[in-house]
Amino acid sequence: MGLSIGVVGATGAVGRKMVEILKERNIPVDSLRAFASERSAGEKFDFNGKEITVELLTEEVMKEKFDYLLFSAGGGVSEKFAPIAAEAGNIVVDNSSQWRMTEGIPLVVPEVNAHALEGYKGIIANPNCSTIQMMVALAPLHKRYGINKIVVSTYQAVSGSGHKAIVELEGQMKDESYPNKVYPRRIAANCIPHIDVFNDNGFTKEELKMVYETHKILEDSNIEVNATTVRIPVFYGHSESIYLEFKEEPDVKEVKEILANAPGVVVVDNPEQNEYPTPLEVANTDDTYVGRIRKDLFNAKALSLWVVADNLRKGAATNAVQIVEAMENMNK
Ligand code: A2P
Ligand code: 11C
Repeated sequence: MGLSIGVVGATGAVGRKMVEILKERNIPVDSLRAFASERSAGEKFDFNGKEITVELLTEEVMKEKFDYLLFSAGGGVSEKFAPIAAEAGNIVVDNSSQWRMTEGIPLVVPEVNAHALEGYKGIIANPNCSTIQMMVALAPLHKRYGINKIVVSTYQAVSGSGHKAIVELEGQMKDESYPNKVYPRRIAANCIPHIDVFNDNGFTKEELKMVYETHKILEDSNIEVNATTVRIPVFYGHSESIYLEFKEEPDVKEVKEILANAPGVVVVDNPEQNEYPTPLEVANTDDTYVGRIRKDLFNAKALSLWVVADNLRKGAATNAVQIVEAMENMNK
């Protein structure tokens, strides 16, 4: 028998990808239900030849029986509705930041810490997109050399802010007077060193997510993480410039081998041929791409690399669907 799956926020940038990826990865779905607000309830779309009508999200419907509910409708919706669904016995994979740091709630990148799902039922948190791709690339290196410190700067696509931000960048690329509503500045032909709200310590919430989610996923809160997160005028695909200090001296050739053999990683690193990953090429794929791997000039235990992944896919929807796959494999 197939699975009954509900997607909450099914009309959003990530929700639509979730539906697409359930199809693509041939998840055996018997019944798919889609939920959103009154703004789009009643809309219809095709799923494997069946017409699906978007339903209004209510407390009552979350108490019905699903095998999995995939949430991507913002933190407020997850705060209110995910516990109702979980109390009714449903497994919730939540893409918002609402439950990530709650003790007892697994925060999972399947390539890295699927073991956190063993015997678990309830709310499972999907990490932030910038954290997910960093974890896929760094976990195998942490295992081998032990990471002491990460300094990361991100170059994040507008799709990370949802559908309305894609519309804003499209509008501003065509029309200089198109107003900025989603971002505090014009995003076209610009870059904005500000993602999510500022904290009293000068870091943004997006930057602090990269710190504390890393600690939880790698189960190591001694790693020093310093992040600067920046929005750039790219539609799909987050990029990250990462500097790492290890406990043991890394060997670049071995680093490349470790990454080439790591699940979910593709190494694209031939600078002499101008080969390195860029978001335009990586968009619409599910892997995490690593290039520009090089030793630091001054510290033998440090190296730099460049990591790119599709933020809506591996950074959100694909990771959520992989959590479903991992749970199903454990139940076999
Ligand atoms: P809707 O289409 O009805 O607004 P994005 O991140 O691309 O902006 O998408 C957000 C998703 O979350 C959309 O599917 C949106 O539905 C959904 N959503 C937002 N607020 C609510 C809410 N209060 N109840 C249910 N769905 C919501
Ligand atoms: C962005 N990383 O690109 C954000 C989007 O905590 O899940 C995802 C926010 C989150 O703006």
